[in-house]
Amino acid sequence: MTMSDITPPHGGTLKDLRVEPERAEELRAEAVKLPSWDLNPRQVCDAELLLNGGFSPLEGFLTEADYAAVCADMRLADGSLWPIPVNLDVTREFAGSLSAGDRIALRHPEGMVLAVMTVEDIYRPDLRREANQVYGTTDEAHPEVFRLFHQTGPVYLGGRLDGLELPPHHTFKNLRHTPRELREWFTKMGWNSVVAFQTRNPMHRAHVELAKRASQKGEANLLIHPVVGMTKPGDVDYFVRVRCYQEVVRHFPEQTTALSLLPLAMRMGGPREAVWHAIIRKNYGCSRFIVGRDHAGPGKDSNGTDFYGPYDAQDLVARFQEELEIAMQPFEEMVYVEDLAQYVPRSEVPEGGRVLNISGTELRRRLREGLEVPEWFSYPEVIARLRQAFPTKREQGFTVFFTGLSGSGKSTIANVLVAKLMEIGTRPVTLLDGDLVRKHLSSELGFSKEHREINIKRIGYVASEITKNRGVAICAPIAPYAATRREVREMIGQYGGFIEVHVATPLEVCEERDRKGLYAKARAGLIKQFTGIDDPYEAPENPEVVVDTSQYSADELAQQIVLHLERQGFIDLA
Ligand code: PPS
Repeated sequence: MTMSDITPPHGGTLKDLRVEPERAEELRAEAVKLPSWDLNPRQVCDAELLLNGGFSPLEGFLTEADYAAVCADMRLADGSLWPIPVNLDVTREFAGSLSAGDRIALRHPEGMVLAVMTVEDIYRPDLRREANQVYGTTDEAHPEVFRLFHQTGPVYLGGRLDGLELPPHHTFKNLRHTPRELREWFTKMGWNSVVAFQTRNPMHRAHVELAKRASQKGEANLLIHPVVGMTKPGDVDYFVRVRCYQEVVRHFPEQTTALSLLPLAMRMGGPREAVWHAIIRKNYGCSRFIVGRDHAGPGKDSNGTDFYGPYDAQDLVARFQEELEIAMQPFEEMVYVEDLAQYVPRSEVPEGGRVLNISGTELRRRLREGLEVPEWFSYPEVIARLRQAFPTKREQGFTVFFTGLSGSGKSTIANVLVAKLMEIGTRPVTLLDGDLVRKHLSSELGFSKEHREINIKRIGYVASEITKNRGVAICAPIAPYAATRREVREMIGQYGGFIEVHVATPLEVCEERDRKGLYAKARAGLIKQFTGIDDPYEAPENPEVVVDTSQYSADELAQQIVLHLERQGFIDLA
């Protein structure tokens, strides 16, 4: 017997796919002998909502017939409304080892088996068609389209799941609830009507006003239900957001408001996603669902145009209102009117009223530069939490990335710079010199293009970890290829400063110095693929600093870099 088909007071039938404990034990024993698929983070999120009933009425990953119907018509093959494909994508090799009817174990990255799947269908999706039908575009600026085209396995497996256990959570356990737990809690509290507020961003005063008004309007209790599974790349991480929500929830009446975290992997699918979110909230026992401006919007396409209209999501949810069994609470954007000193829906701004706004980008700038964020915009406690996540340049880590020919003087300047930064002493400093890295991290690599790229990416990865943890990394490889340097810049730039220093000593000078005697050997053909001789060096086009070793000493050049760091605000020499 499974625990499915429970019909509690709110939200209709819940398909909880977890089996009874005795059966789970039998399945665990069976799973040891089954082929095993290691779920990726996104699949773990999908599996959790399948197993706990958040994705009711689904009973597993979509079969081919369901998938085709969902993509084309937003329905399962049996006609039930379901707008977003939920697939198990796998590699060609894994799929090739299976036949329909086989059973496989689905494993969490920590090793435990979450479910046993009976494979009904093994099929190759047309990912371009999926992108077009579901997201209305094949533009890779759409994060889900990018994921489909670059990170999705080529074969989908469809089939029912027997759930053994939910994925473990090690954070904010008191804020995590299954649909069944929330439904029971609402019943216990006597909350007959609950309106859900979806968010993937920190909440500021505008969101609080909106959620309060929406719950008053719907005469409902409020569930703040933020997504903590996967959201849009670049979003504020959920650890920080949850600390902000915990601050914000204190500004709501305690007896009518709850906070619970939703482990959903969003698709940023705009209108279709809004319908999906409504179904999920119904499953979690809510009776109303707030759909605001640009719900689950992915931002702008590669031509700078919004993928979806601001109220497309509301229109689509309204179209299915009858079938949804959860009422939409449409809501306009709330804006702050200075003359009134209050928030109002945009359409209610009095004529001539001055509307104040701070965009997400502007907020990040103010946080990074340590500038004031006004109280009309957010609560000081929330801003304090965000400031921890957006350190100012003085608090951020940074990487100084030297690049230049062999013998150009990179290591000599890098060593002096390390000493000067240690003397300043505000951050720990790590030197990742070319030779050091090749000894300790890349000893098996040679100098082919492929090996050089791996070498530089390793340096980039270590430097990005150091930068993330607010230290200083000084790197000094040749790093001859522009594309690899750009990748490293992106890797590090998301966490802190990246200062590329081109040590522009001309080849003739390096060759004349030839301290290691390598140029002579390269000319003699004894060393192959030597940078500058028979392997290219692509000079940086826009480095932050260019140093000229023919005119200045290493000490003077290192000091130039120190001054650059001060001008940029990373260090304080005063
Ligand atoms: S790369 O291209 O960035 O991966 O190179 P890097 O790790 O900095 O290693 C460069 C040092 O290795 C020695 N060496 C060579 N350099 C360039 N080309 C070839 N084929 C080669 N073979 C050995 C050389 O001593 C470089 O050291 P530096 O300190 O740059 O002179």
